[in-house]
Amino acid sequence: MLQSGGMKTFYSPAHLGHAPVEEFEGGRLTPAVERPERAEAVRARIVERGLGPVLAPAEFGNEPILRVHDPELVGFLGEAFGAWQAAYGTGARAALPSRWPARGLDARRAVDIESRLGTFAFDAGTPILQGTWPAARAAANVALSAAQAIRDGGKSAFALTRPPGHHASNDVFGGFCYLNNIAIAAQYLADAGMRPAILDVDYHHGNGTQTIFYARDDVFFCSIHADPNFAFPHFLGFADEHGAGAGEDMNLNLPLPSGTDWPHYSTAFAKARGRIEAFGPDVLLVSLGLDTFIDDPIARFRLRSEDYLRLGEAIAAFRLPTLFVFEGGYNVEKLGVNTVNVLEGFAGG
Ligand code: FKS
Ligand code: ZN
Repeated sequence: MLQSGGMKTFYSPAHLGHAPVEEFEGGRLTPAVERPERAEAVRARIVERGLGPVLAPAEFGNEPILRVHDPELVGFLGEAFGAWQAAYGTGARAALPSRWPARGLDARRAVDIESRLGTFAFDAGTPILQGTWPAARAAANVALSAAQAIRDGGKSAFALTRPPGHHASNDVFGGFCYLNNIAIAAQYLADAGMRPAILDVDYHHGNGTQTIFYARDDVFFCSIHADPNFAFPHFLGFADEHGAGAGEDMNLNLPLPSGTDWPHYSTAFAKARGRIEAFGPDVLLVSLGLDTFIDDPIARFRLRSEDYLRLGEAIAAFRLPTLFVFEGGYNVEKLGVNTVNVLEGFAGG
């Protein structure tokens, strides 16, 4: 059935071309968890529930991407797999970095594919395959199309982005992320004269998004996540990161302990609400990760499927135009229900 009402979802099948097989974790290659089945499960649930139309994105070109990302990163991502194949043959599988310019080494000397991979990546779990760049670009277009729907007066939209984006900064990729979809969307809305607040509810801290807006006063960033003392991305996401310069007090991190359940999570959410409302945004962007789920295979929070209805209602209580951008969540069996519960909780809230 064709549906015109309800929340618009933007989706591109280009993500199917980005199908990682393995990542480097715990000292060995392990099966990839950031798989195409994730987005397909969410799309199937959206259709099953009749949430609203699933729409193809428009093509925005590189310009809005370059408002957020350095041309060096964008250029590298576009040519990396070709360079990898030139080095290791056309049968080469995914490009993964295995050396980094740590302290004492000179990153400016990076010229070959190995040194450049290590210069632009911050982990060894974010493979570049043949279809990775087309998928990453399509995800940016998905986020931009959803942002455009909001700019044009829509009350809400869902960008079903894959690969995810919140770990990618202006010039570094990693954590399954290549381009920062939500940052690109927020910049697009700021450029359209709006005042965006970003709320990141993925289990992992959105270090890339934080970094991009850290010294700015026109976009507020708030993240509720697992304490980086025990969780990825390890090196950012602590409570004392408040923002810098003009962006002082424009960044709020709410790290939470292992085992966090809905009562504790909602207490943190109330703190986020107060600060976001004090900022006075006219649009809310939500980095929607579902890896806070009790049965997520890589995470340690304890939200249950029904809690995501409450989360959606809590987000609706801001009474703001709201753009949801998909991030993590690795229990593929429950990912569709959990994601759409947030969106239905929002729509009913
Ligand atoms: C732990 C594996 C740690 C990296 C985890 C990346 C998480 C990515 C994410 C995103 F939203 F970006 F997808 N590897 N065993 O969920 O934050
Ligand atoms: Zn995550």
